[in-house]
Amino acid sequence: MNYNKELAKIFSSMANYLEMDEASFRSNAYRKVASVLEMLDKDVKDVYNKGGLKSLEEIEGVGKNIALKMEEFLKTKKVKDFNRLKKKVPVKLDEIIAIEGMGVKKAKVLYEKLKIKNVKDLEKAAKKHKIASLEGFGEKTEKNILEGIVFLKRSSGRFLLGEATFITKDILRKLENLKEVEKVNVAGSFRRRKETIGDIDVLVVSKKPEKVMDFFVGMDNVAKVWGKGSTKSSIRTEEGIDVDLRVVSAKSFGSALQYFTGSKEHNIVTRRIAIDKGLKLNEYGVFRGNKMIAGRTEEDVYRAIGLNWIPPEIRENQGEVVKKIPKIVELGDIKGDLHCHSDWDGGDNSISVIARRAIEKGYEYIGISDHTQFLKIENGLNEKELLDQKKEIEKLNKGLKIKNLKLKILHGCESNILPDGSIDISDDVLKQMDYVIAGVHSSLKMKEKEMTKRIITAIKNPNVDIIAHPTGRILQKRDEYDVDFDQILKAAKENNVILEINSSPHRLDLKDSNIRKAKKMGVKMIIGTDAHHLPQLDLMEFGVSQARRGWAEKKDIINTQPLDKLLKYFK
Ligand code: DGT
Ligand code: CA
Ligand code: CA
Repeated sequence: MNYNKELAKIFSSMANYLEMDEASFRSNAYRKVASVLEMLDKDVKDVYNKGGLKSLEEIEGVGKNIALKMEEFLKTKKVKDFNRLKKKVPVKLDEIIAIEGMGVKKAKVLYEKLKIKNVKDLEKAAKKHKIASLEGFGEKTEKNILEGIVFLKRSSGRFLLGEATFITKDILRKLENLKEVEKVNVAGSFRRRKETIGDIDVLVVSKKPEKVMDFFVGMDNVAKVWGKGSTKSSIRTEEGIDVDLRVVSAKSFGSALQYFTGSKEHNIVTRRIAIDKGLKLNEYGVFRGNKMIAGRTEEDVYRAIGLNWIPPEIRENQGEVVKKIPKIVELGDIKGDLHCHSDWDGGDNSISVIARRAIEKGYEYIGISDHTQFLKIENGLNEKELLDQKKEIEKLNKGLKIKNLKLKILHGCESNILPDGSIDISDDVLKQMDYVIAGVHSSLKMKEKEMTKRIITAIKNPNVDIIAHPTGRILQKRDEYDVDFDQILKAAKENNVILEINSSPHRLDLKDSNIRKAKKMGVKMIIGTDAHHLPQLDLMEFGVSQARRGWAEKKDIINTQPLDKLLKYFK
């Protein structure tokens, strides 16, 4: 737990409740401490462990009374006075003032005049236009409240890695271009390539932190500044995602990167390993007594505590500090993409345009896998169209050969696994394709037993080579199908069927834990982009980082293999 942050949150909330409860003098004291804690360089827990209550009182704005509350929280993770206060005040203040433009004073009026206790009440009242007529509110405020509620609903959750990527890259680029900045790196869950991101953590080395912070909070996409200090500032972007920026010294950069990359669970074990060796590890460095023995680079930090450098994607306390880490797959290992849609099924690009891009990407092969006939909304191809497409691909391959271009276009399809497990294209046509992908795209709500049987029936089909997005999740929208994944793995193993790691940031299916299971069982996987437009061919990096989170090695992923070897995996 980040005690500084948690305590800051509690104290600032307490300040609001006190203000509502007419105790504004005490309220100011809490507000001040909250902002001090938000920016404090030291960990209050460490401060307390070293010097007890007395040293807490040395923190700016902290008196006896507040120090006691901090102690209570450090010991019990509770502040009883805060809970009492929350019970006493009937309004859910925290949720109401989270809305842009709402403050305690307004919340108080709304409660007194309209008995509004929470955001739900507030939304109802605004929709019925009861707010506009209140003194000090008006039409505009009412409209802003409704907009704020929409924004809050949209932004209160986590962000997809894909959504955070654009914003992160933009911020990193801007910081890199600052002359005061010596080094920039992203840390946190973004660096670990988690599928969803709570907030973006950025580290910078600079000798002029004030300049960097001025620039950071002044960027044109900043919607809100949560706090600004010389070592840490926090903002919310217009897209609604929070970004923490920390400025650290060059000699501590590696340890800060290690610490703020996390995960928290990984940090707890690395710190424990350091302690066992008589060392201390924190965001400032590795120390023996008072002597700093490492900190400049992450490699140094891990080496100092007796470990090899660990790829960020697997820093999740899943055995990475005790097991020998295999060499996990890299983007550069990928030799081709076998999940691409062309204009035959309504994608944007002709097969020849896709092939040209594949050559630019340095691929050895590219597989065209358009939807098949059952999926009418996706212009799924029927059997005749698939055979016509086969002829066109043969022609294109001849053309490539004449021009001495080293790309092979493979002919596949993304067929549908119907509810009874059969495929929507006849065996006779499937047999003539280079490979066949099959996926569930309909009747998603079947019971576990039926769904498992359905997919296993498809796995047993002698023409099916690959199962697309095997568990069907759509991040933040739809759960996985009800399916017994262990049985799917067993069937895949027995029938030499390959499971896809779908690179779409909305899917990332298989998930990391399932990738580990598949690897353990010796089930082969393939990383596909599911591209419907050319730029989506670049989504491969998401599939690869997902595979890395699942500890997959090059040998586990068949599209790292050269063409002749790849073809051997197909039935
Ligand atoms: P997120 O933002 O929820 O997607 O996940 P993270 O991992 O980026 O978490 P965040 O932003 O709260 O903190 C960044 C890193 O800082 C986290 O991965 C590990 C480190 N960290 C934060 N709080 C603590 C803590 O209380 N203890 C330890 N050991 N590390 C922490
Ligand atoms: Ca974060
Ligand atoms: Ca953070």
